[in-house]
Amino acid sequence: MVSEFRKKKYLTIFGYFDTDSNGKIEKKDFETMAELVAKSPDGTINEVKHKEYLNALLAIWNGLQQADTNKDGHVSADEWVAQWDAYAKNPAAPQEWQKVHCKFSFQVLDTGNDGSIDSDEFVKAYESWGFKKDDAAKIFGKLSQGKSTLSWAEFQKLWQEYFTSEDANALGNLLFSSPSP
Ligand SMILES: [Ca+2]
Ligand SMILES: [Ca+2]
Ligand SMILES: [Ca+2]
Repeated sequence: MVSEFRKKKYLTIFGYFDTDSNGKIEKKDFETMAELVAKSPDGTINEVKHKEYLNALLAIWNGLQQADTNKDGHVSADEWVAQWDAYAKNPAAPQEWQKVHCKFSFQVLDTGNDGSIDSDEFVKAYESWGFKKDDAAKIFGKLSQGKSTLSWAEFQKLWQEYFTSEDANALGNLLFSSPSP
């Protein structure tokens, strides 16, 4: 049984992917998501990044096909939660699409593409997702434990913590938190 605590975290991510909020994730949600994350604050789409993000997102979508256990062509919240609960039971063996999700989440933040996330990259991205600048900076300070950058190895650990930890104080919980009003 998945705990309410973890379930809530999985549903937060589900909500990000369900771009049209119709309660199911489908291919078109992933296409919309690629545009959203490749869009600059001025509304222009970075074509190189768009292609890179779309590739990653469609790889996630393809991998998710086996999550569609009732074969109705979309992934429901319950089907989604079941996938992550299975991962939490065996974190050493993520599915391929879950690894792509981890890498994609990193790529979206490492906009300068130098292999680590710095405060500036992090804050800009979180601001574009509706976080206040100060809140985003605070979250980065906690996640990086006061360091100026977050490496890929550190990010992977936080990502795993987000999906597996039952500890309300685990740092990884902050990775995909929602903006405070
Ligand atoms: Ca949807
Ligand atoms: Ca389904
Ligand atoms: Ca970087």
